Amino acid sequence: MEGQFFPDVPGPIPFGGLDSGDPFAFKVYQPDRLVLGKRMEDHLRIAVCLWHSFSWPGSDVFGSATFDRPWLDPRLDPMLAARGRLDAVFEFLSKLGVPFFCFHDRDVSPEGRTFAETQANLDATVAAIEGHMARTGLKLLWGTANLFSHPRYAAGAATNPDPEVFAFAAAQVKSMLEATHRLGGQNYVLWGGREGYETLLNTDLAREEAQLARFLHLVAEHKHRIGFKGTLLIEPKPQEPTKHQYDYDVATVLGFLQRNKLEGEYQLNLEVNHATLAGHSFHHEVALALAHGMLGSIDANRGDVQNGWDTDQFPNSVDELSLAVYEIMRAGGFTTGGFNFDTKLRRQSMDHDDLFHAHIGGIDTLAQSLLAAAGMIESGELERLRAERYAGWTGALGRSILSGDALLEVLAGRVLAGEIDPKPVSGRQERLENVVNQQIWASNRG
Ligand code: XLS
Ligand code: NI
Ligand code: NI
Repeated sequence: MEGQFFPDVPGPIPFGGLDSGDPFAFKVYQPDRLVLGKRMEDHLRIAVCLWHSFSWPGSDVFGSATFDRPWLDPRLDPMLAARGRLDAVFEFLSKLGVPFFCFHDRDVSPEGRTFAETQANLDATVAAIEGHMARTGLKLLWGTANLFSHPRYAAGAATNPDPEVFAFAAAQVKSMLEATHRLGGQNYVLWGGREGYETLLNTDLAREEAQLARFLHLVAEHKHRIGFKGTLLIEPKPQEPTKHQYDYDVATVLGFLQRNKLEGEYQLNLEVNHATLAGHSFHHEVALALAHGMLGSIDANRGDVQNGWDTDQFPNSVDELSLAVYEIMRAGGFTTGGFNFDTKLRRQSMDHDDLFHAHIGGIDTLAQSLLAAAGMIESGELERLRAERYAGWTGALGRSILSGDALLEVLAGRVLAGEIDPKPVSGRQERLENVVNQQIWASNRG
């Protein structure tokens, strides 16, 4: 693990434009380009994830590692390997030229024989990460704890039938929340790894919900205790690895947070492929979270329409992403969140450079989606037609209904008197879809 891991890429990846034949150049993404008065980099706040991209060897349930990731060799001293991985990670991030990264505790630092040893490993690794961050200027978008890989978590972490597992998970989250705080992380994510069930025959649903709520209260309490100013984020997913995950989708998590008086403490980290696994469009999940002021951050990726699992492919469809980016922009953009590439290479993409091609394509897709969304906002057509559709609610009748002044009796009286006689109007869906396509196509003009 001496020297560079990506020697063929000088970096930082330059902007080449749409006519560029250079595979190592962005076709659309220009960090400093102003879009609606703000730099592209500041709109998109792009992050690379360390798990799929640096801690997964390309194995799947049918086959072993296909990627060359020397730091994953089990014969190496684990802390030496961890340092080698960080060198490759920060070489990659600097050459790619994005501002952020995200990681789980176990992506960067090995578990020891005791928890004390695990903690010491993490402390040493965090110190090394601090050095890399100071040297490169890279920032942590979010940290998280891996509460799903170790066999102790086979039946869940917070929702485990054994309170000792709950306590162990609590220790791990405390440690990783503090590490995230120390590194200036802007968010802390809780994805419900194995918080769910395999069979209802051995599961007490009410008890497990109470446990999960208690866990999340403890995390919020500790966040305030240590003065962490970042946002706590829950990441919904409907299934995989368990048959049914409790944080199923946005609507489910909102209900859970409200029932358990947690809604002021948590926002949501939405992943494209999790939305589609839940039977929603990503646009739906983003719009619903924004409607309730709950959108925190995004895990950008895509699924495969023919597959019912989390394929975590790199996003490549502007049609799919631009509507979600439009919703985020019209709500004012990210605050602490950003677009994290929670994405895996295909198993045959085994060249070191494939990691660059994948991220370059995903970043350009986001940048083009941003341009399309900016066009939709600038034209104002979608907002105008939406406002027109609801205009009646700003008139006298609409206001009297919403204020509670108009009782059923009053409304019925006016209908009976023939004063109120509504006429159906067009929803104009196809016209709206044309507006969207026009802006997507126009955004190609640059
Ligand atoms: C898995 C999740 C995971 C979280 C972080 O499906 O997307 O990668 O983002 O624990
Ligand atoms: Ni994710
Ligand atoms: Ni996922």
